[in-house]
Amino acid sequence: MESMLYPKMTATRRVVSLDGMWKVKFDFEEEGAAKGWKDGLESDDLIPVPASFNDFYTDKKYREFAGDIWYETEVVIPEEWKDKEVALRFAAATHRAVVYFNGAEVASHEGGFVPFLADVTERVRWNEKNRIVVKVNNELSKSSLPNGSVIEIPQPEGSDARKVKMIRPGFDFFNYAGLQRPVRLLALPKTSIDDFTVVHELDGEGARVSYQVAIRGSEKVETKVLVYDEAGKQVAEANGAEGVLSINPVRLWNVRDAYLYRFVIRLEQDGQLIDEYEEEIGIRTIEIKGIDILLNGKPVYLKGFGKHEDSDIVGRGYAPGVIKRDFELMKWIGANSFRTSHYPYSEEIYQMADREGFLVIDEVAAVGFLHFSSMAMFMGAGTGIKPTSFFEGPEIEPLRKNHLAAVRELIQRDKNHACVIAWSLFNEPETFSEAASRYFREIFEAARELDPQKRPRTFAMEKSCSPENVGCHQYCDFLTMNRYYGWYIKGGYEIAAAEVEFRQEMDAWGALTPQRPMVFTEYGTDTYPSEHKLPSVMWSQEYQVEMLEMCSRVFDSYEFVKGEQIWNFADFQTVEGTGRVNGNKKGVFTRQRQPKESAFFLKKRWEEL
Ligand code: CKX
Repeated sequence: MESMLYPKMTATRRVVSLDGMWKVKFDFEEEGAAKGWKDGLESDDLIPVPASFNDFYTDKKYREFAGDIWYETEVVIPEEWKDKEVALRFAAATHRAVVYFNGAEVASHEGGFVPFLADVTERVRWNEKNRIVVKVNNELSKSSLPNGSVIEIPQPEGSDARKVKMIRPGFDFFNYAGLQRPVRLLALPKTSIDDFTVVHELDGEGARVSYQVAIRGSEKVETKVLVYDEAGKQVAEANGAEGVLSINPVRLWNVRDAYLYRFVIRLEQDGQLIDEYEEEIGIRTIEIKGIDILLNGKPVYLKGFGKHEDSDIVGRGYAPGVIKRDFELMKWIGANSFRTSHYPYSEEIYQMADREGFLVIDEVAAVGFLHFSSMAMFMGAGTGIKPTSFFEGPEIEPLRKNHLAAVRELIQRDKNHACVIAWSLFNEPETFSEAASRYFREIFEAARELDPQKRPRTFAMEKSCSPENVGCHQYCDFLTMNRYYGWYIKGGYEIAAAEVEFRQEMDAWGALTPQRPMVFTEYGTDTYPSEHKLPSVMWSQEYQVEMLEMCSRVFDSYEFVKGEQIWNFADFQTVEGTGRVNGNKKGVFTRQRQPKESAFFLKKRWEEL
């Protein structure tokens, strides 16, 4: 069972939430497998699901834990589901998991940010308690997405700690993990709708929507697709597992002016309903033409943020209250877009973006694909210091496989969302070696082939990816730039020199032919919310505004700049270190979602743009 459809109750489908307090046990001694923890955990420790496990405890050995975290819960499954397929659905288990049901392994999954199913139909004990045990592993390696490593910390003599592992992320956000998104129990008909795909085409006042329904199961069924507008009026209907729906006149989905049609898919047998599923879908087109990003044939300019799923206590855990607050703040400030830096976000965020008319650059968790021979990773990345080659060596083959799977799963999950206007296939990778170029070509081609809507593709480029370096940026349909002029490059009193260098780089990009649209997916300054200083210094709120004024001047001078997404929406947790004061402070909002001075600057600029 591989369906990625979002779990929904319909006339034929049942969904039960398994969220709540689960038993948990951290495998400090790496003994869980040998001691048969899959059959049940001896533990009194309870933990909420969904959530990251890291920030609940008061002892560092939990927050920084590297290894297997075992979760357990029980569920009674009713006998009336006997004629159904029964599955567990994990919206995400970070970064990999093995699922045991009544002691038997029923699924495993690599990659911590997309859903997977465990088919348990054959193992259900009807009307009895069924035990679910999940072994989640949070370690990073040279072949994992995101990329990183695990080191062993030597312990002083006499210490009773036998072996302490520590995670070294190859990226600048905390490696939150666990069962971070909802877990659900599903009961589906034996013959069911496995997938649904739409592709839109504008046709005068109307639209043509080509659709495909994938069916699972052996029974012969007739397929019907019905489309309803927001008032509940039926506006189109088609028969067959694939076809074209004509909606005329059509109300298009637009930026900050969303309109969603309800697509109902029905499988029938002699007039009897076998399965039913529905999705709310916005109809729109997206394409790149010359230096423009065209939504429904009209140019758009992206205003918004690079974000994180990150908040107090639950870490990267699904937090609907935080999602709501973030959208309210983005609307208040006049934003219209964001990038899901640096991994696929919770499905509910895309549903909200569809509803609110936000444009999303959807990023796969390919981050940390860059090595520096010296300096901290992010310091090097900002300054243009040449990284060492990354795409060579024995780990690349498994990495490539994981990356291709991650792109496939991301597109499979998000392909029908109107809000998703582009795929970001890497963040700040190495781009200068020949091996990089070969690797990029394959990933970019895969994305093109897998996406029915053929959305534009890009990757977020750090400074070492320059106009002179044509190793990889030629694969992009539009360019997305992470640039830190005025921060990592010539910050503070040198900001005037930063502007000069920034303009030189922009002139060089402008001289490239053919030109493509360029969107800034990162620019920013760490800003400590308590710091005010006149005249400004780096880290003060005044300086963040000064840097924004400088960047805005540059953006406004180049016609091919088609968007600005500041880094970051809110302050977020990272690993500790000399360059980070309990996290990255480049937020326009604090981690508690209150505005810094820069928020008022951006509100004014974006409302006027
Ligand atoms: N870009 C020059 C990736 C983000 C980091 C950001 C930063 C870097 C900058 C690279 O994940 O947080 O250093 O603030």
